[in-house]
Amino acid sequence: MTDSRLQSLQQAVPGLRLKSDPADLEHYGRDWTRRWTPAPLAIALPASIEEVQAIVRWANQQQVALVPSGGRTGLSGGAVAANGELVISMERMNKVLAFNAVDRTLTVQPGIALEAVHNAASEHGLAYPVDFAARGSCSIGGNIATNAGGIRVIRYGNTREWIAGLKLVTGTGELLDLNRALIKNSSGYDLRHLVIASEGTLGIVVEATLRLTDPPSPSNVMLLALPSFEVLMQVFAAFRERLQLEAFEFFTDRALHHVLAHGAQKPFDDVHPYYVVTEFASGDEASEAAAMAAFETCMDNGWVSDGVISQSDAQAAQLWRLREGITESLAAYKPYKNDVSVRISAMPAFLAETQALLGQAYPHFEVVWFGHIGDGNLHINVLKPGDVDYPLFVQQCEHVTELLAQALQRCGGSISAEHGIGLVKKGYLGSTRSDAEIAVMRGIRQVLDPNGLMNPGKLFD
Ligand code: 2HG
Ligand code: ZN
Repeated sequence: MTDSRLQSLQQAVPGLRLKSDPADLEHYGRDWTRRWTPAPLAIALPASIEEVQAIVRWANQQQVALVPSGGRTGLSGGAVAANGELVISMERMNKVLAFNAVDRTLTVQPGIALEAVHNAASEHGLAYPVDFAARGSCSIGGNIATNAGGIRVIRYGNTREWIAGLKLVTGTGELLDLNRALIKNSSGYDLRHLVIASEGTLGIVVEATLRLTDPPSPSNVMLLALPSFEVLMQVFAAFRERLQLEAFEFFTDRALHHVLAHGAQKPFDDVHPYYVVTEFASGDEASEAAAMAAFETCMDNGWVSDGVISQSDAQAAQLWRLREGITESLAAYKPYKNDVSVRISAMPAFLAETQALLGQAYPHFEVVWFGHIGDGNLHINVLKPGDVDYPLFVQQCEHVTELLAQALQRCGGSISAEHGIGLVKKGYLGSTRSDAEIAVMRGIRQVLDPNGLMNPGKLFD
Protein backbone atom coordinates (compact mmCIF):
# COMPACT_ATOMS: atom_id res chain seq x y z
CA MET A 1 0.00 0.00 0.00
CA THR A 2 2.67 2.40 1.08
CA ASP A 3 4.85 1.67 -1.89
CA SER A 4 2.04 2.02 -4.39
CA ARG A 5 1.09 5.39 -2.92
CA LEU A 6 4.64 6.61 -3.18
CA GLN A 7 4.88 5.31 -6.73
CA SER A 8 1.74 7.21 -7.63
CA LEU A 9 3.15 10.36 -5.97
CA GLN A 10 6.36 9.99 -7.91
CA GLN A 11 4.37 9.64 -11.13
CA ALA A 12 2.24 12.67 -10.29
CA VAL A 13 5.30 14.78 -9.43
CA PRO A 14 8.18 13.53 -11.58
CA GLY A 15 11.57 14.42 -10.13
CA LEU A 16 10.19 15.00 -6.63
CA ARG A 17 12.73 14.00 -3.98
CA LEU A 18 11.30 11.52 -1.48
CA LYS A 19 12.73 9.92 1.63
CA SER A 20 11.36 6.93 3.46
CA ASP A 21 14.24 5.36 5.38
CA PRO A 22 13.31 4.62 9.01
CA ALA A 23 15.87 7.17 10.24
CA ASP A 24 14.32 9.84 8.01
CA LEU A 25 10.79 9.00 9.12
CA GLU A 26 11.95 9.40 12.70
CA HIS A 27 13.88 12.62 12.03
CA TYR A 28 11.25 14.44 10.00
CA GLY A 29 8.23 13.03 11.83
CA ARG A 30 8.74 14.94 15.07
CA ASP A 31 9.47 18.37 16.43
CA TRP A 32 10.96 19.36 19.78
CA THR A 33 7.98 17.87 21.60
CA ARG A 34 8.93 14.34 22.46
CA ARG A 35 5.50 12.98 23.30
CA TRP A 36 4.48 11.27 20.07
CA THR A 37 6.10 8.47 18.16
CA PRO A 38 6.80 9.60 14.62
CA ALA A 39 5.09 7.49 11.95
CA PRO A 40 4.87 9.41 8.66
CA LEU A 41 4.14 7.75 5.33
CA ALA A 42 7.23 9.38 3.78
CA ILE A 43 9.00 12.70 3.43
CA ALA A 44 8.60 14.85 0.32
CA LEU A 45 11.26 17.50 -0.27
CA PRO A 46 9.91 19.81 -2.98
CA ALA A 47 12.23 22.27 -4.69
CA SER A 48 9.64 24.63 -6.19
CA ILE A 49 6.18 26.08 -5.69
CA GLU A 50 4.95 23.99 -8.62
CA GLU A 51 6.10 20.83 -6.88
CA VAL A 52 4.29 21.84 -3.69
CA GLN A 53 1.10 22.46 -5.69
CA ALA A 54 1.41 19.11 -7.44
CA ILE A 55 1.89 17.29 -4.11
CA VAL A 56 -1.19 18.96 -2.63
CA ARG A 57 -3.29 18.07 -5.68
CA TRP A 58 -2.09 14.48 -5.49
CA ALA A 59 -2.91 14.38 -1.76
CA ASN A 60 -6.47 15.51 -2.53
CA GLN A 61 -6.90 12.78 -5.12
CA GLN A 62 -5.48 10.14 -2.80
CA GLN A 63 -6.89 11.55 0.46
CA VAL A 64 -3.45 11.62 2.07
CA ALA A 65 -2.94 14.01 5.01
CA LEU A 66 0.00 16.43 4.81
CA VAL A 67 2.24 17.83 7.55
CA PRO A 68 4.23 20.93 6.56
CA SER A 69 7.68 20.88 8.08
CA GLY A 70 10.32 23.56 8.64
CA GLY A 71 13.07 23.43 11.26
CA ARG A 72 10.84 21.35 13.61
CA THR A 73 11.91 23.34 16.65
CA GLY A 74 8.26 23.83 17.67
CA LEU A 75 7.20 23.00 21.21
CA SER A 76 3.49 22.27 20.66
CA GLY A 77 3.56 19.25 18.39
CA GLY A 78 2.54 21.33 15.37
CA ALA A 79 4.99 19.53 13.07
CA VAL A 80 4.48 16.01 14.40
CA ALA A 81 3.50 13.31 11.89
CA ALA A 82 2.34 10.33 13.94
CA ASN A 83 -0.49 8.99 11.75
CA GLY A 84 0.85 8.04 8.35
CA GLU A 85 0.86 11.59 6.97
CA LEU A 86 3.13 12.72 4.16
CA VAL A 87 5.59 15.26 5.59
CA ILE A 88 6.38 18.14 3.22
CA SER A 89 9.79 19.36 4.29
CA MET A 90 10.62 22.82 3.01
CA GLU A 91 14.34 22.42 3.68
CA ARG A 92 15.34 22.55 0.00
CA MET A 93 13.37 25.75 -0.48
CA ASN A 94 15.74 27.78 1.67
CA LYS A 95 17.01 30.63 -0.49
CA VAL A 96 16.92 34.39 -0.46
CA LEU A 97 15.07 35.29 -3.67
CA ALA A 98 15.30 39.08 -3.71
CA PHE A 99 16.29 42.16 -1.77
CA ASN A 100 14.57 45.45 -2.47
CA ALA A 101 16.49 48.45 -1.10
CA VAL A 102 13.71 50.95 -1.74
CA ASP A 103 10.99 48.87 -0.13
CA ARG A 104 13.43 47.54 2.47
CA THR A 105 12.21 44.00 1.99
CA LEU A 106 13.76 40.59 1.66
CA THR A 107 11.90 37.90 -0.26
CA VAL A 108 12.74 34.40 0.91
CA GLN A 109 11.71 30.80 0.55
CA PRO A 110 10.09 29.32 3.67
CA GLY A 111 12.81 26.81 4.55
CA ILE A 112 15.44 29.48 5.23
CA ALA A 113 16.65 29.57 8.83
CA LEU A 114 15.93 32.68 10.89
CA GLU A 115 19.65 33.24 11.42
CA ALA A 116 20.28 33.18 7.65
CA VAL A 117 17.63 35.90 7.33
CA HIS A 118 19.43 37.95 10.01
CA ASN A 119 22.68 37.56 8.09
CA ALA A 120 21.14 38.42 4.73
CA ALA A 121 19.54 41.56 6.19
CA SER A 122 22.79 42.66 7.78
CA GLU A 123 24.70 42.17 4.50
CA HIS A 124 22.46 44.96 3.20
CA GLY A 125 23.04 47.14 6.27
CA LEU A 126 19.57 46.37 7.66
CA ALA A 127 17.99 44.08 10.26
CA TYR A 128 15.21 41.55 10.58
CA PRO A 129 14.47 42.03 14.27
CA VAL A 130 12.49 38.94 15.30
CA ASP A 131 14.90 36.82 17.32
CA PHE A 132 15.01 33.86 19.68
CA ALA A 133 17.27 31.04 20.79
CA ALA A 134 16.30 28.55 18.04
CA ARG A 135 17.44 31.05 15.38
CA GLY A 136 20.01 28.65 13.91
CA SER A 137 17.57 25.84 13.17
CA CYS A 138 14.02 27.21 13.04
CA SER A 139 12.69 28.27 9.64
CA ILE A 140 10.79 31.37 8.54
CA GLY A 141 7.90 29.21 7.33
CA GLY A 142 7.50 27.79 10.85
CA ASN A 143 7.90 31.27 12.36
CA ILE A 144 4.98 32.42 10.20
CA ALA A 145 2.91 29.33 10.96
CA THR A 146 3.12 30.07 14.71
CA ASN A 147 3.50 33.88 14.65
CA ALA A 148 6.71 33.28 16.58
CA GLY A 149 7.65 35.86 19.22
CA GLY A 150 10.92 35.67 21.10
CA ILE A 151 13.15 37.96 23.10
CA ARG A 152 12.61 41.26 21.24
CA VAL A 153 8.84 41.37 21.01
CA ILE A 154 8.77 44.13 23.60
CA ARG A 155 10.51 46.40 21.10
CA TYR A 156 9.63 45.00 17.68
CA GLY A 157 6.50 42.88 18.00
CA ASN A 158 5.86 39.33 16.78
CA THR A 159 6.61 37.80 13.38
CA ARG A 160 3.24 39.12 12.15
CA GLU A 161 4.51 42.73 12.15
CA TRP A 162 7.30 41.83 9.73
CA ILE A 163 5.46 39.89 7.04
CA ALA A 164 4.91 42.27 4.15
CA GLY A 165 3.48 39.58 1.92
CA LEU A 166 3.35 35.85 1.47
CA LYS A 167 2.47 33.17 -1.03
CA LEU A 168 0.30 30.30 0.11
CA VAL A 169 -0.49 27.00 -1.57
CA THR A 170 -3.94 26.27 -0.17
CA GLY A 171 -5.31 22.87 0.77
CA THR A 172 -6.66 22.53 -2.76
CA GLY A 173 -3.35 23.39 -4.43
CA GLU A 174 -4.33 26.95 -5.39
CA LEU A 175 -1.54 29.55 -5.23
CA LEU A 176 -2.49 32.79 -3.43
CA ASP A 177 -0.19 35.83 -3.56
CA LEU A 178 -1.20 37.75 -0.43
CA ASN A 179 -0.60 41.50 0.00
CA ARG A 180 2.38 41.70 -2.41
CA ALA A 181 4.43 43.72 0.11
CA LEU A 182 2.10 46.70 0.01
CA ILE A 183 2.21 48.99 3.02
CA LYS A 184 -1.29 50.30 2.39
CA ASN A 185 -3.93 47.95 1.09
CA SER A 186 -7.49 48.61 2.11
CA SER A 187 -9.12 46.18 -0.30
CA GLY A 188 -10.97 43.79 1.96
CA TYR A 189 -9.92 40.92 4.19
CA ASP A 190 -6.19 40.67 4.82
CA LEU A 191 -5.80 36.97 4.15
CA ARG A 192 -2.09 37.17 4.90
CA HIS A 193 -2.92 37.65 8.56
CA LEU A 194 -5.22 34.63 8.57
CA VAL A 195 -2.33 32.50 7.42
CA ILE A 196 0.04 33.81 10.13
CA ALA A 197 -0.43 31.55 13.22
CA SER A 198 -2.65 29.11 11.29
CA GLU A 199 -0.15 26.29 12.02
CA GLY A 200 -0.25 24.83 8.53
CA THR A 201 -4.00 24.16 8.67
CA LEU A 202 -4.92 26.46 5.76
CA GLY A 203 -2.10 25.59 3.38
CA ILE A 204 1.64 25.81 3.01
CA VAL A 205 3.57 29.07 2.95
CA VAL A 206 5.85 28.83 -0.08
CA GLU A 207 7.35 32.32 -0.12
CA ALA A 208 7.47 35.34 2.18
CA THR A 209 8.47 38.95 1.80
CA LEU A 210 9.88 40.27 5.05
CA ARG A 211 10.09 43.88 6.15
CA LEU A 212 13.52 45.01 7.29
CA THR A 213 14.47 47.88 9.56
CA ASP A 214 17.49 49.89 10.66
CA PRO A 215 20.11 47.89 12.53
CA PRO A 216 19.60 48.21 16.30
CA SER A 217 21.40 51.05 18.05
CA PRO A 218 24.18 50.12 20.48
CA SER A 219 22.82 48.43 23.56
CA ASN A 220 23.79 47.17 26.98
CA VAL A 221 22.70 44.04 28.80
CA MET A 222 22.05 44.01 32.54
CA LEU A 223 21.43 41.04 34.78
CA LEU A 224 19.49 41.74 37.97
CA ALA A 225 18.95 39.52 40.99
CA LEU A 226 15.50 39.83 42.59
CA PRO A 227 14.45 38.79 46.09
CA SER A 228 10.87 37.87 45.19
CA PHE A 229 8.37 37.32 42.43
CA GLU A 230 6.12 40.11 43.63
CA VAL A 231 8.56 42.88 42.69
CA LEU A 232 8.97 41.81 39.05
CA MET A 233 6.49 44.33 37.71
CA GLN A 234 7.96 47.18 39.78
CA VAL A 235 11.42 46.45 38.38
CA PHE A 236 9.93 46.32 34.89
CA ALA A 237 8.23 49.70 35.38
CA ALA A 238 11.41 51.30 36.77
CA PHE A 239 13.38 50.29 33.67
CA ARG A 240 10.66 50.85 31.09
CA GLU A 241 9.99 54.37 32.33
CA ARG A 242 13.57 55.44 31.79
CA LEU A 243 14.95 53.39 28.92
CA GLN A 244 14.19 52.16 25.43
CA LEU A 245 13.94 48.46 26.28
CA GLU A 246 15.01 45.89 23.68
CA ALA A 247 14.24 42.92 25.93
CA PHE A 248 13.05 42.28 29.47
CA GLU A 249 13.21 38.61 30.43
CA PHE A 250 13.10 36.71 33.67
CA PHE A 251 14.03 33.31 35.07
CA THR A 252 14.24 31.56 38.39
CA ASP A 253 17.12 30.06 40.37
CA ARG A 254 15.99 26.60 39.18
CA ALA A 255 16.43 27.71 35.57
CA LEU A 256 19.85 29.14 36.39
CA HIS A 257 20.81 25.92 38.13
CA HIS A 258 20.16 23.91 34.95
CA VAL A 259 21.90 26.38 32.64
CA LEU A 260 24.97 26.42 34.88
CA ALA A 261 24.99 22.63 34.87
CA HIS A 262 25.22 22.95 31.07
CA GLY A 263 28.39 25.00 31.23
CA ALA A 264 27.22 28.60 31.57
CA GLN A 265 29.19 30.91 33.82
CA LYS A 266 27.91 31.75 37.31
CA PRO A 267 26.92 35.43 37.41
CA PHE A 268 26.87 36.16 41.17
CA ASP A 269 28.50 34.58 44.19
CA ASP A 270 25.22 34.47 46.09
CA VAL A 271 22.14 32.52 45.10
CA HIS A 272 19.00 34.59 44.45
CA PRO A 273 15.49 33.28 43.84
CA TYR A 274 14.75 35.31 40.67
CA TYR A 275 16.67 37.01 37.88
CA VAL A 276 15.93 39.49 35.13
CA VAL A 277 18.00 40.01 32.02
CA THR A 278 17.26 43.25 30.24
CA GLU A 279 18.74 44.85 27.15
CA PHE A 280 18.31 48.54 26.44
CA ALA A 281 19.50 51.11 23.93
CA SER A 282 22.66 52.66 25.28
CA GLY A 283 25.90 54.18 24.11
CA ASP A 284 25.38 57.78 25.22
CA GLU A 285 25.73 59.40 28.62
CA ALA A 286 22.01 60.05 29.02
CA SER A 287 21.00 56.42 28.59
CA GLU A 288 23.82 55.20 30.80
CA ALA A 289 22.71 57.61 33.53
CA ALA A 290 19.09 56.47 33.06
CA ALA A 291 20.12 52.84 33.46
CA MET A 292 21.97 53.65 36.66
CA ALA A 293 18.97 55.62 37.95
CA ALA A 294 16.65 52.67 37.26
CA PHE A 295 19.03 50.30 38.99
CA GLU A 296 19.42 52.58 42.03
CA THR A 297 15.66 53.05 42.37
CA CYS A 298 15.28 49.27 42.41
CA MET A 299 18.08 48.83 44.94
CA ASP A 300 16.74 51.62 47.20
CA ASN A 301 13.31 50.00 47.23
CA GLY A 302 14.68 46.56 47.90
CA TRP A 303 13.32 45.24 44.56
CA VAL A 304 16.78 44.22 43.38
CA SER A 305 19.54 42.68 45.46
CA ASP A 306 22.40 42.64 42.97
CA GLY A 307 23.19 43.48 39.38
CA VAL A 308 25.82 43.34 36.67
CA ILE A 309 26.03 45.31 33.43
CA SER A 310 27.83 44.04 30.33
CA GLN A 311 31.16 45.69 29.56
CA SER A 312 31.69 43.99 26.20
CA ASP A 313 29.82 42.06 23.51
CA ALA A 314 31.32 38.85 24.89
CA GLN A 315 29.96 39.59 28.35
CA ALA A 316 26.56 40.51 26.91
CA ALA A 317 26.50 37.14 25.13
CA GLN A 318 27.45 35.42 28.39
CA LEU A 319 24.55 37.05 30.22
CA TRP A 320 22.14 36.19 27.41
CA ARG A 321 23.26 32.58 27.54
CA LEU A 322 21.82 32.33 31.04
CA ARG A 323 18.37 33.01 29.61
CA GLU A 324 18.65 31.56 26.11
CA GLY A 325 20.19 28.29 27.25
CA ILE A 326 17.26 27.32 29.47
CA THR A 327 15.18 25.27 27.01
CA GLU A 328 18.15 23.18 25.93
CA SER A 329 19.30 22.64 29.50
CA LEU A 330 15.87 21.23 30.44
CA ALA A 331 15.35 19.04 27.35
CA ALA A 332 16.59 15.82 28.97
CA TYR A 333 13.76 16.02 31.54
CA LYS A 334 11.10 15.93 28.81
CA PRO A 335 9.39 18.92 30.42
CA TYR A 336 5.68 19.53 30.20
CA LYS A 337 5.51 23.07 28.82
CA ASN A 338 3.05 25.85 29.36
CA ASP A 339 3.40 29.05 27.33
CA VAL A 340 0.78 31.46 28.57
CA SER A 341 0.08 35.17 28.29
CA VAL A 342 -2.00 37.86 29.92
CA ARG A 343 -2.17 41.63 29.45
CA ILE A 344 0.73 43.31 31.22
CA SER A 345 -1.71 45.08 33.54
CA ALA A 346 -3.14 41.70 34.57
CA MET A 347 0.31 40.25 35.20
CA PRO A 348 0.78 40.98 38.93
CA ALA A 349 -2.54 39.35 39.92
CA PHE A 350 -2.01 36.47 37.49
CA LEU A 351 1.51 35.85 38.81
CA ALA A 352 0.23 35.67 42.38
CA GLU A 353 -2.63 33.35 41.41
CA THR A 354 -0.56 30.95 39.31
CA GLN A 355 2.26 30.81 41.77
CA ALA A 356 -0.17 29.74 44.48
CA LEU A 357 -1.94 27.32 42.13
CA LEU A 358 1.23 25.62 40.91
CA GLY A 359 2.76 25.55 44.37
CA GLN A 360 -0.18 23.49 45.56
CA ALA A 361 -0.55 21.40 42.44
CA TYR A 362 3.04 20.30 41.94
CA PRO A 363 4.60 19.87 45.38
CA HIS A 364 6.35 16.73 44.06
CA PHE A 365 7.53 18.09 40.68
CA GLU A 366 10.22 20.61 39.88
CA VAL A 367 8.71 23.64 38.15
CA VAL A 368 10.91 26.03 36.19
CA TRP A 369 9.56 29.50 35.48
CA PHE A 370 10.96 31.89 32.93
CA GLY A 371 9.82 34.04 30.07
CA HIS A 372 9.14 37.32 28.42
CA ILE A 373 7.75 39.16 31.38
CA GLY A 374 7.73 42.46 29.49
CA ASP A 375 5.22 40.95 27.03
CA GLY A 376 3.06 39.32 29.70
CA ASN A 377 4.32 35.89 28.54
CA LEU A 378 5.34 33.18 31.00
CA HIS A 379 6.94 29.84 30.22
CA ILE A 380 6.23 27.26 32.89
CA ASN A 381 8.19 24.03 32.46
CA VAL A 382 7.34 21.09 34.70
CA LEU A 383 10.16 18.54 34.84
CA LYS A 384 9.49 14.83 34.88
CA PRO A 385 11.10 13.17 37.88
CA GLY A 386 13.13 10.11 36.95
CA ASP A 387 10.91 7.73 38.91
CA VAL A 388 7.57 8.81 37.44
CA ASP A 389 6.10 7.14 34.40
CA TYR A 390 5.84 9.52 31.43
CA PRO A 391 2.12 8.93 30.68
CA LEU A 392 1.23 9.42 34.35
CA PHE A 393 3.36 12.57 34.49
CA VAL A 394 1.58 14.01 31.43
CA GLN A 395 -1.80 13.12 32.90
CA GLN A 396 -1.04 14.99 36.12
CA CYS A 397 0.35 17.98 34.24
CA GLU A 398 -2.76 18.11 32.07
CA HIS A 399 -4.96 18.23 35.10
CA VAL A 400 -3.05 21.26 36.34
CA THR A 401 -3.11 22.85 32.87
CA GLU A 402 -6.87 22.63 33.09
CA LEU A 403 -6.75 24.76 36.27
CA LEU A 404 -4.30 27.13 34.61
CA ALA A 405 -6.63 27.39 31.61
CA GLN A 406 -9.50 28.33 33.93
CA ALA A 407 -7.36 31.06 35.53
CA LEU A 408 -6.46 32.33 32.06
CA GLN A 409 -10.09 32.36 31.02
CA ARG A 410 -11.00 34.42 34.09
CA CYS A 411 -8.42 37.09 33.28
CA GLY A 412 -8.74 37.01 29.48
CA GLY A 413 -5.31 35.49 28.84
CA SER A 414 -4.09 32.98 26.25
CA ILE A 415 -3.13 29.32 26.61
CA SER A 416 -0.50 29.82 23.90
CA ALA A 417 1.45 33.06 23.71
CA GLU A 418 4.00 32.20 21.03
CA HIS A 419 4.46 28.44 20.61
CA GLY A 420 1.12 27.64 18.98
CA ILE A 421 -1.66 25.23 19.92
CA GLY A 422 -0.56 22.22 17.86
CA LEU A 423 -1.40 18.88 19.47
CA VAL A 424 -0.29 19.87 22.94
CA LYS A 425 -2.81 22.57 23.75
CA LYS A 426 -5.75 21.87 21.45
CA GLY A 427 -7.82 20.52 24.34
CA TYR A 428 -7.60 23.96 25.97
CA LEU A 429 -8.31 26.16 22.95
CA GLY A 430 -11.74 26.90 24.39
CA SER A 431 -10.16 28.70 27.34
CA THR A 432 -8.84 31.36 25.00
CA ARG A 433 -11.28 31.37 22.07
CA SER A 434 -15.08 31.43 22.33
CA ASP A 435 -17.21 28.75 20.69
CA ALA A 436 -18.32 31.31 18.12
CA GLU A 437 -14.71 32.19 17.29
CA ILE A 438 -13.75 28.54 16.92
CA ALA A 439 -16.76 28.00 14.63
CA VAL A 440 -15.53 30.85 12.40
CA MET A 441 -12.02 29.35 12.40
CA ARG A 442 -13.44 26.01 11.29
CA GLY A 443 -15.44 27.73 8.56
CA ILE A 444 -12.32 29.45 7.21
CA ARG A 445 -10.48 26.17 7.24
CA GLN A 446 -13.32 24.50 5.35
CA VAL A 447 -12.95 27.04 2.53
CA LEU A 448 -9.17 26.77 2.18
CA ASP A 449 -8.82 23.07 2.98
CA PRO A 450 -12.19 21.43 2.23
CA ASN A 451 -10.85 17.89 2.55
CA GLY A 452 -9.15 18.57 5.89
CA LEU A 453 -5.77 17.35 4.67
CA MET A 454 -3.57 20.20 5.89
CA ASN A 455 -1.98 19.31 9.21
CA PRO A 456 -5.09 17.55 10.50
CA GLY A 457 -5.54 17.25 14.27
CA LYS A 458 -3.48 20.37 14.98
CA LEU A 459 -5.14 23.46 16.47
CA PHE A 460 -8.54 21.70 16.58
CA ASP A 461 -10.00 18.36 15.47
C1 2HG B 1 12.03 30.70 25.06
O1 2HG B 1 11.50 31.78 25.34
C2 2HG B 1 11.30 29.76 24.16
O2 2HG B 1 13.16 30.41 25.48
C3 2HG B 1 11.19 28.34 24.73
O3 2HG B 1 10.04 30.25 23.83
C4 2HG B 1 10.40 28.26 25.98
O4 2HG B 1 11.19 26.05 26.46
C5 2HG B 1 10.30 26.86 26.65
O5 2HG B 1 9.33 26.64 27.36
ZN1 ZN C 1 9.68 32.16 24.60
